[in-house]
Amino acid sequence: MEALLNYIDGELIAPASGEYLDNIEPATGEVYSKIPLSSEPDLEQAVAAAEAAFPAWSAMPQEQRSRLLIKLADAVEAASDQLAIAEARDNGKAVTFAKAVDSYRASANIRFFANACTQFSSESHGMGDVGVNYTLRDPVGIVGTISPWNFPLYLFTWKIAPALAAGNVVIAKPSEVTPMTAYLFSQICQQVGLPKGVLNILHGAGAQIGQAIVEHPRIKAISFTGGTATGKKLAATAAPMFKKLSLELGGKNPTLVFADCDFETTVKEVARAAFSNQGQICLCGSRIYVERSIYDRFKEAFVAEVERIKIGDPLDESTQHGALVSEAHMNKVLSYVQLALEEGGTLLTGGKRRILEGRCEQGYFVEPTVIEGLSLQCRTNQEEIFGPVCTLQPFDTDEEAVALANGTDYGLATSVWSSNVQRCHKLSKQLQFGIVWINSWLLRDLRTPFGGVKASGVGREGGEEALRFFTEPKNVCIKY
Ligand code: TXE
Repeated sequence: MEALLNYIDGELIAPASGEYLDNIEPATGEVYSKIPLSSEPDLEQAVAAAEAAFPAWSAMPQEQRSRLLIKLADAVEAASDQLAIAEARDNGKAVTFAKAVDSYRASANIRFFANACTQFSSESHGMGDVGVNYTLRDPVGIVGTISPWNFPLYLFTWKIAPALAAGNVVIAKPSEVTPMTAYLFSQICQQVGLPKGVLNILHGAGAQIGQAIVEHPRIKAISFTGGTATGKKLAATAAPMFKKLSLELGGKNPTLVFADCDFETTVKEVARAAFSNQGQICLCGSRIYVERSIYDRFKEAFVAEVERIKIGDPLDESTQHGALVSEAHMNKVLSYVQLALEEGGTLLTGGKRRILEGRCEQGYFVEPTVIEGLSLQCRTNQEEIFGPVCTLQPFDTDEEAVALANGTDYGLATSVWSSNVQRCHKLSKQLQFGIVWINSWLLRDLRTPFGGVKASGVGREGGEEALRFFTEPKNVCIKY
């Protein structure tokens, strides 16, 4: 059975512990590879390699660094089909989705920041006849990136690309639930000749190697995407050490559907927003609020749309809805369906594990599930389920829609479906979220600030926000 390796100082090496975790294919429930269980000695080796690489990498002319990263982006693009298949196998997501979204974005992230860093400039502040200030932006040094399982290579590259482009050296930890594409990526880094030690990839358990990365005194900044509970723990460790922290956490995102929306398009897009990637996207719209005058019509069309979603083997090109990422996660999602019923909800469709035939008969498949009849305050509507489960609820006025939307601890993303331009602008101002989509969902421009408010995180990534995070500003003040 294939044993994955860490990537340290340009070499692929086994963990110091000699121990491994099982890597399970979610569509079959079978162990298909071994994940290095990294620990402190591996981290010390990676920190030493990164420290040795930093002077040359940070001093490299920007254009040269950019060219190397573009070469890396090209190599990832050339391997995109292979990476998508690996992602589908490792995560359970549909391969067609992995090709269009995961693989595409992995190379796009690297290409974007390879170019963006050549355009990044800093401010100067004139003081009339007295003097002038200018801001230097230097790389932070060694930075740690910790990424989750829902978009394994997509979110892995979303962090390391700006960090490297800005001249930092990186110690990256992919999720132990989905390590495969980060491992394949380390082989691509070797092929394109990324200088040794510039990027180091350590696999293993979050509480062990993840925690060790956050605690390490010579790692100066941490960029994390994952669960809100983990984010809290991370902040408690890193804050007293005065580390820079960027936390992209969970969401419980509302979708607001008004009677004057483009009905057919809205039904399709709201279903896509709820169930893409089996509902395992921090941006998924899982609380759907519909203006009462169209509630029944919308409900009928929406449920019909959801029932058309094709569940199947992730490796089958016609599959739209694959497996959930793990057995534990499937059980968590199913327990929320049970809770919703206990809380008084009515199941409109789905709600069960789906048993497939053939190679996937032991897989972790859950039907797209729609529930109505629940209040805002119940746990089903307050807690992040992170699976194919959404709720429907009617509203009467714009004010009520905003109150419902803002009524959880989370504040990542929302979408508004209406043809009334004035309402869309007004609501955008009142909605307490980092991202507001109008008549769209997951329409992304990599230059825009990405992140949430409230329990959805601290800081923003994307575009110049990421380059600012991964650099340290220094003001130079000159008196004339
Ligand atoms: O995430 P974790 P899990 C949400 C979603 C999901 C829940 C738990 O609700 O059900 O989080 O998922 C590493 N120090 N999201 O348990 O644990 C871990 O190894 C340092 C939302 O899989 O947060 C992995 O690399 N690192 C989300 C990463 O943190 C630690 C995406 C994320 O894992 C650590 C995924 C520690 N003490 C889940 N403990 C989103 N926002 O997109 C764990 N890790």
